[in-house]
Amino acid sequence: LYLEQSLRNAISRHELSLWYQPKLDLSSNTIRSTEALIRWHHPQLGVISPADFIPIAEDTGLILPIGAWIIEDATRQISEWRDKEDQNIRVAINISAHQFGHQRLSEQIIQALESLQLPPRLLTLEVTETALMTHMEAAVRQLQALRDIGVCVALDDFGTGYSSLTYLKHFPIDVLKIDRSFVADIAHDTESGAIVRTIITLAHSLNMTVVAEGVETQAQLAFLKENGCDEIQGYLFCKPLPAGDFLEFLRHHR
Ligand code: G
Ligand code: G
Ligand code: NA
Ligand code: MN
Repeated sequence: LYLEQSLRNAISRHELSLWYQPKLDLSSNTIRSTEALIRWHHPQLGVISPADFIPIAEDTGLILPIGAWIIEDATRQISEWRDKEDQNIRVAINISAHQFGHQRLSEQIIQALESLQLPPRLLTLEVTETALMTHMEAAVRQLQALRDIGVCVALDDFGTGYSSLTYLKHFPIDVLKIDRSFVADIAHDTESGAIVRTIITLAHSLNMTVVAEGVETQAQLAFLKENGCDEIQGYLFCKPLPAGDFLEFLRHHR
């Protein structure tokens, strides 16, 4: 209850921030995109993980104002990197199931892009299979509208949800993100290796690209490269960083 009360004030007290974890494009060895991950800097408790407060935000409905803040702050950041750094960095934000139940999600996103005159392709929405299933009709309708204007959609934690493969055909999706539980074992375990290889083939045959998350070792990276994965994300390459540090990292990588 204490957390819930302080979360209510977190936006107006400027306690929330987005951190950025780069994604490495394996064919060009460049960074073109990044995932925004929320952090809560609590004045007494320090940094609280989204794993601990996003569920509270979802249960209390606070995910709607927090989700709106995420859209606003991520698009502001994309715009700032364009204006000040002359860099078109693609930013992925995570969308919760509850946000799809809310009629204004697609309007909110379109409005944010328009007011900053951003090319919609610079924004990616990361959505889990479970979130898509929770409000399936509303989710598909809103994602379709956003995709029509050029926003990208990534299916997050792929392989861990309940969705059947037949949905892949109907959902408007551009990117599959292989869940880190599969990535963790690929170098040793032949089953995980086979699953990852199959996901990559499946994605490419459906005209989707593939991102592997949670890449922590050179052996995992080698396996993913060899099997045609498009992008990787993980501690091996870079952990999530505050916006300023992310830009520094980008400068040194080039
Ligand atoms: O960044 P970290 O690994 O601590 O995130 C933990 C969990 O919180 C992950 O499941 C991640 O998807 C989720 N998460 C991180 N940032 C956001 C966000 O901005 N919105 C939502 N809905 N979930 C997030
Ligand atoms: O659920 P989602 O995939 O959005 O979770 C993203 C979270 O994963 C981020 O909060 C980030 O801190 C965490 N993460 C990023 N890279 C790695 C990694 O290489 N290993 C592990 N264990 N977690 C990671
Ligand atoms: Na994600
Ligand atoms: Mn994920």
